[in-house]
Amino acid sequence: MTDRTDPSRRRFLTGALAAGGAVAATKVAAQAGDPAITDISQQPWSQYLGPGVDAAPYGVPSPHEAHVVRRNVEWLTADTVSSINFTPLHELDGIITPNGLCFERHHGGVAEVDPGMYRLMINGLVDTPLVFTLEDLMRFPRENHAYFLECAANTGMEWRGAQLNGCQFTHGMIHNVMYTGIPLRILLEQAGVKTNGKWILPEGADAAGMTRSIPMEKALDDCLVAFKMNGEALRPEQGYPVRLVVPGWEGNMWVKWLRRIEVGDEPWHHREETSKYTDLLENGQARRFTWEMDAKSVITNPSPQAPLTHGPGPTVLTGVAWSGRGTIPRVDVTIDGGKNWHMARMSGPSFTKSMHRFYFEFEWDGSPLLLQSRAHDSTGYVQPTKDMLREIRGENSIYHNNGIQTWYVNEQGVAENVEIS
Ligand SMILES: Nc1nc2c(c(=O)[nH]1)N[C@H]1C(S)=C(S)[C@@H](COP(=O)(O)O)O[C@H]1N2
Ligand SMILES: [Mo]
Repeated sequence: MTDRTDPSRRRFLTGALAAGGAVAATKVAAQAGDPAITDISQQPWSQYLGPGVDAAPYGVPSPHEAHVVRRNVEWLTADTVSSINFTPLHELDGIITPNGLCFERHHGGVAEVDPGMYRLMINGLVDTPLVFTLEDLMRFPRENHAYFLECAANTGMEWRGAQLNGCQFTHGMIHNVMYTGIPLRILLEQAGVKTNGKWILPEGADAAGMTRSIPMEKALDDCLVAFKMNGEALRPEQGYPVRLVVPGWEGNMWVKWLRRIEVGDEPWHHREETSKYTDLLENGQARRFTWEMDAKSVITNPSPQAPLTHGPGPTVLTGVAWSGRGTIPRVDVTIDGGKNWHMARMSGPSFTKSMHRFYFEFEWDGSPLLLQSRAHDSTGYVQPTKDMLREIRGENSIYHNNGIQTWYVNEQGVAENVEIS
């Protein structure tokens, strides 16, 4: 799907909008005489026997949900092999991303690995180089953790102003999955890391053969060699049969189709950590090794792809927040462009380095809204504005844009990506 938003549509709104005042709570209920209540002839599903249990050995969503799909931005993905698509955040709730909706980022397309031929090698500065089959891996202790994976380029098109019209496109290079995997520490201990082994180089089995340097402290801390996502085998798109999980750190380091881990004494400075995934600053210097993903949040509903379709009255605002440094104890939201901030209601499990869900219920008075959310993480860090980021990093960056997002909602409920200054 194309969603190239003409830059002339970018809007910079100044000044304040009337805030939604306190209105007597409206009742929300269907109207008497509604044929969906009274006319059984319009409800065929209660008049014949439906398909039995054999109809879908592997279940799929209702055909009425066919619009809930990953989408790409055509002008961002010149070809389909080195490609990106985006998670439909505005269609989801809770904190877990369903497997079929996890965004994908491939540098060499999806590798279709035969699990029988799968091998994981650990070599380099170790006492005993080892090679594991999948069956071997199943005999090590495993753990379960929900973690978000965010591509460092998520929101990267927004550095110079409001660009893409929808949170799927501005913020959808993220997914949040419950992984089952073996602590990498356990496998490294089996091989015996030599005292000068200070870095690891995970390598993918895809045509891109992706590699990244990761410091040993992180490898021994919370990295997982994962083989299950949300309870079932990893999807081919997500690295079947085995991927590296690097909690809280940029998605590029989460090597998929993991086939080898080399132990070394210094970083390798390969392509993905030099020409890519460094942040060019105003003065021409680049930030190196920006691994952690800073606290960030976005309102998913309402948003450009999910306008308000009801009139004034009770309105539910919701969104997601996450931090690569811990949990999200608090999210603030504003409906009037920052004149008044309210503490959102957090709901759902609060796991470290995992997505959090927030809600804010209010009475919409039908006047235009300027919606923003601002995450606080468990270290005390507060999500900055985009202008605060630009002051420090200039506008040449692509990666690590965790600035506050604004949606403008007009009287008709139509929402648009804007910036306010
Ligand atoms: N082997 C391999 N691993 C890879 C990639 C790749 O192209 N090949 N892409 C990386 C990038 S840039 C990101 S953002 C994440 C995306 O993970 P996903 O496809 O599960 O969303 O995988 C990372 N791991
Ligand atoms: Mo990425």
